[in-house]
Amino acid sequence: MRLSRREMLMAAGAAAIGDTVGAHAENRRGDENVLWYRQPARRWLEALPVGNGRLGAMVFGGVPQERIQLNEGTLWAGGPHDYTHPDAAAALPEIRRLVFAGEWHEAQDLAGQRLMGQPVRQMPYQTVGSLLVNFEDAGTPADYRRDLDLDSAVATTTFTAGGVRYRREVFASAPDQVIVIRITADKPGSVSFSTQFQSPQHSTSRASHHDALTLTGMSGSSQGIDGAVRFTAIAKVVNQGGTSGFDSSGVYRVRDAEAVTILVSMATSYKNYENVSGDPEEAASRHIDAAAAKSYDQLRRAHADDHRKMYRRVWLKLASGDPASDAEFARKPTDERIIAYKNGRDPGLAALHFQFGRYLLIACSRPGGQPATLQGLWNDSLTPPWDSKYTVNINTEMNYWPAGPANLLECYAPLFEMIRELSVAGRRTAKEQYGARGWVCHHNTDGWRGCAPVDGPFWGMWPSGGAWLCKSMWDHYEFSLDRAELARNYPAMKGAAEFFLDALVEEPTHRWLVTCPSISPENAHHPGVSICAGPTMDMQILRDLFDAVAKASEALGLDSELRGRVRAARERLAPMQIGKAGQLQEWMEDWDEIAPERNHRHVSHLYGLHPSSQITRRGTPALFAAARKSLEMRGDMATGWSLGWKTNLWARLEDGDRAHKLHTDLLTPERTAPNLFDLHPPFQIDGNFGATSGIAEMLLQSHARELHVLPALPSAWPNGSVKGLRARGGFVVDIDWADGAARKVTVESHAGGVCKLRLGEKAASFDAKRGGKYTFGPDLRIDGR
Ligand code: FUC
Repeated sequence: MRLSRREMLMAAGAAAIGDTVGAHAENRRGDENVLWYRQPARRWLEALPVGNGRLGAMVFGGVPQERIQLNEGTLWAGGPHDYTHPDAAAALPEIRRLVFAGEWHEAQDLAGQRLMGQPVRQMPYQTVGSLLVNFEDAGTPADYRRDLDLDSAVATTTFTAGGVRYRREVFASAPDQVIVIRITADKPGSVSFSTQFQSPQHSTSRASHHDALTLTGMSGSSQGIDGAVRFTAIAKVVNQGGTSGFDSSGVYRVRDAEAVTILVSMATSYKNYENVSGDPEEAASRHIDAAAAKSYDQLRRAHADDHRKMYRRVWLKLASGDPASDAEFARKPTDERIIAYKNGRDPGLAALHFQFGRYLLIACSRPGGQPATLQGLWNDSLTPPWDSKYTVNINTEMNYWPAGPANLLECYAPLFEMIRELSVAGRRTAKEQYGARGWVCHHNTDGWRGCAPVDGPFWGMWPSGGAWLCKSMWDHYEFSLDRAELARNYPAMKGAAEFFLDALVEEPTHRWLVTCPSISPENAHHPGVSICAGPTMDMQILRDLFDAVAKASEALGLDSELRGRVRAARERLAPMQIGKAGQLQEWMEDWDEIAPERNHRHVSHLYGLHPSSQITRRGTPALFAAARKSLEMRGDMATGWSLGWKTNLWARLEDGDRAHKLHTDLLTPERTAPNLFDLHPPFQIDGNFGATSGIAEMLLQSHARELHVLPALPSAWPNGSVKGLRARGGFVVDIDWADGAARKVTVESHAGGVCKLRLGEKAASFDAKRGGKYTFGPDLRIDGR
C-alpha cells in the first residue's frame, strides 16, 4: 500500500486527528445526516451497518474489542434446487371444486398434501462470521463517540484512553469492493492489537500468501440439502510504523504502529441460482490486491464520491414551529431520541429516519448484487428469522417502494435481475403445478429462486407473488420512462401475464375470472382457513399486471394479439366490492366482519390504494371511502412493516396527521432498534423502507397522473423543505414550505411532456420541455422558465 503525503504526516504524528471530521474535513451539512451514540454497541441491534450492495458489515465500536460482523450477499445455505412438486396439477380440479363448494378445510388439507413444494421450506441466507480486533492496554475510555455519517457512509468511533485519542473509521467501498477499517491515534506508536476471524460456519482460518488472514468455508446444509456455497474472507493488515505479523501461536499481531488499515475482502462460489462453480479465493484475492495498491485516502475518497452520487440527490429538512425544541432534540444521541419520540415531537428524527432508509437501500441493493432480503444485507446468524429471504407477499416489494420516489432507481437492478431469473425458474412450476404457460412464483423465494408454494397452504398457497414483483418493473418505467430497461424487463412481465391467462378460472356465480386456489395473504376468512378464490388483492394485482403488459407492449411495439387478450381478461376479473360495513371487501364474499383476526397485520386488499393507484380520492370516491373504512376497521396497532404500509395508506388517503401518527408508532423503541433498524419485531428491514416511502408519499404523490404537492403534510411539520424527490413522468421536484403551506415548488422535467401540478384544491397544467426547470409560487403561477 502506498502512503499519501498526508498519511505520512499523520504517521509521523504531525497531524492531530479531530473529533468528528478532523483530517477528513468534508462538506457536511450538520448532524442531520448522522446517527450517533455515547457508548459502544452491546448487542447487534446497536451496531451500525455499512454495505456496498454485496459486502456488508455491522460495526460495534467496542473499546477493548472491535467486532466487525461480516456478510457477503450470496452466502446462502444449501445449493441449487428446484422446489417444484411434479404432478401437482392433477389435484387442482378437486381443490377448485372444494373451494367453490365452501369446503375450505378439505381444500386446504388437499392443497397441503398435493401442492406444496419439495421440500416444504426454503433455505436461509447466512453470515460469514466476524473479524475481531483486540486492543491491548486500552485503559478506561473517555469522550467516547460512535457515529454513522449517512452522507459519507463511514462509521466512526473515537475515544481517549491512556492519554491517547484513538479513531477508527469503517466503510464498505463499492468502487474497490472491500471493507476498509482504519485505526489511528494522535500519539506515535500507540496502535497495538491482535486480530482474528470468528465464524459459526464450517470454516478454517489460516495465514495466507497475502501476509493476511484467510477464512475459508462452506455454507451450511438446510432442508436436507448440503451446503454448496464455498466462501473466502481475507483480512489484510497494512501498518504504518511498528511491527506486524503472525506470532508463534498463529495469532496476527500489530505492535506500536502509527496507523493501520485493515482491508477485508469476501467472495463466494455462487455465480447464480443454478451455478455455484465460482472461485471465491481468486475473486477475494483480486479485490484485496487491487485495494492494497491504493492509499487510504484514495480508497476513502472514491468510496464517499461514489456513495454521494446517489445519496445527495435528496435532502430533507423537517421542522416544527419551535426551533428551540427541534435544536434540543437534535443535540441528543440517536438512541435517546428514539426513546423520547413518543409524541412525534422531533421532526429531525423523522427526517433522519427517512434518509436512513435511503442510505440502507444504497448500501444493500446495487447493480450486480442480490436484492435486499428481509434483513437487507445484514444478518449475524445461520438460522435468521424467516431465513432472511424474500417474502414476496409484501416484504420484498416494500423494500423497493422508496426506489422511485426517493430517487434511487438504480437500486432496483438486483430485484429486476432476480425477477428475470424467477421468470425462468418459475416456468417449470407453472407447467408442472398448473399445466400453464408463463411463470409463477408463490409467497416466498430464496437464493435458489424457489417458486413453488412453501411453508404450508395457509401461508403459501398464493400464486401472485411473481405478478406483484412485476409491478416494480412498470413502476421503474413510470418514474424513468426508460424504454431500454422496459424492453429488458418486458419478457418477464409478459410471462407472468401468460401464466394467469392460462391459470385463471371462471367462478360459478358471476362468471368472473379468478385465481383459485389462492389466499388473501396469511389472513383467515373463517377459523383456520385462508384458502379461497379471487381474493381482492389478487384481482387488483392482476389488473395492474395486465394493464402494464398492455401498455408496455404498446410502448415497445410488440405483441398486439397478447395485448388484446390481457385487456379482455382484465375486464372479466372480479371487481372491487363494498361490504355491509361500508368497507372494501378483502374477499369476493363479505367476510370482513366475521374473519377471526380483525386486526390482522396484512392489509392486502388495500394494495389498490397503495402501492397501486386503482383507488384515488378524485377518480373513485366511493372505493376511496371504503378503503378508509377498511383501514379504520383494522386499527393502527401492528408489526413494523405493517405500520410502514399504513403510513403510506394514510398518506394516500391525504390524512397527514394520521400518517404521521402511524410513522410515530413505528419510530418508538418497541418498533425501532437503537441503530434505527425496524423491528417487526424481530429486525426486518421492510419497515425502514416502508417508512421512507411513507414520508415521500406525505410530501409528494404522482400516482394519479398529477404531481400532488404536500398531499398529506402533518401539522407536526409546518416548516420544511425537500429537494430531489422523483415523480412519475420523469420529473424531479423540490418543495419549500412554511406555516403548513407550500411557498415554492420547482419541477425539473427529464422527459418533457404535459405536467399537471396540484396544490390542495388548485391544479394547473403546463407543457414541460425535456431538461426544463420550472418554479411556481403558492398560486401555481410559473415564476419564470
Ligand atoms: C410474512 C408476514 C410476517 C413476516 C414474514 C417475514 O409472513 O406475515 O409478519 O413479516 O412475512
